[in-house]
Formats: sequence, structure tokens, C-alpha cells
Amino acid sequence: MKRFIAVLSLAALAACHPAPKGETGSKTTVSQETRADGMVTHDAMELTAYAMRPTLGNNTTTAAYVTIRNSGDVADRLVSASCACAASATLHTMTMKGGVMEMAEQTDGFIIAPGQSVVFAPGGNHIMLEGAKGVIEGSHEELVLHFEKAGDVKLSVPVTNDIPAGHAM
Ligand SMILES: [Cu+2]
Repeated sequence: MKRFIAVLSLAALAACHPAPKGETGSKTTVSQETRADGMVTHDAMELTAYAMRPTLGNNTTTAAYVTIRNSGDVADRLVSASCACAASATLHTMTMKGGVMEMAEQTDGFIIAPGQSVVFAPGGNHIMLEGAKGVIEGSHEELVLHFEKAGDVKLSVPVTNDIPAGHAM
């Protein structure tokens, strides 16, 4: 019996993720069971690895990153994002085209199926912020993610060049 327990705890250790670094290890979860019309139950999102890059010099374009996991039972869609820190926030994808990385706006947003994640991280999907001002290293900016079902989710996003690697959880 004792041996069995030891094996179990080893397996648990092996399943652990590496410790996230610093404040960027923040996690926000939102959940709702039932909607007023009674149609949708248990919509839930886990938001991790969020960060925003500070603006550099006179450059007013920057980006925000977040990993979104659908931990609920219904599909949801990230429709758009907004931040008081910028004139516009758009959802961008990054794809290889003829050997060149090209970014494009994902105007339909991102559908996230139950159990699936969408990762916004350097080199890939990102939330493009244009006309940004006062996005200073060490501060926080409120980023709002607009979901079709989960509604508006507010994140206090640390401004840092130490961007955490997003990962599918
Ligand atoms: Cu972009």
C-alpha cells in the first residue's frame, strides 16, 4: 500500500508544469452556469500568461498576450479586445507566407472549443495595440476581452518585456 502511494505522488510530480515566472504567472478564471434564456450552461475560461509589451520611444504600436483555455462545456468565441491604453486593439494571427511572417487581423475572432486553448504569444497570435500611450514597463493596463458567451473579462495586465511563453494547457 505504501509503495502504491509513492508511485502516485511521483506521477503527480511529473505532471507538474514548470513554475511560471513572477507576476506573469497570474491566473484569472471566469465561469457562469446558466444564462437568462436557460440555453447555455457552464461557460468557463481560464486566462493565464498575460502580459503587455511597453511602447518604445515614439512608437505607439505594441502588443498584448494571453493564453485562454476553455474549461467549460460549451464552445465560446473571443470576439474582440479593448484597452483604454490604446486607440485600437485588434486580434492578429501570424502566418508564414512565402518564407515571410505575415500578420493579419482575425476579424471573426477565435472560437475556443471546450478543453481547447488559444495562445497569444510572441511570434504567433497577438492582440495588436495601435495608438498606445503611456504603456510603461512596470505598470499595469486593463485589457478587456469580449467573449460571445462569457461576456467581458477584465484583466489587469502587467507591462513588461519579460513576456511569458504562452502554452496550451
Ligand atoms: Cu499585429
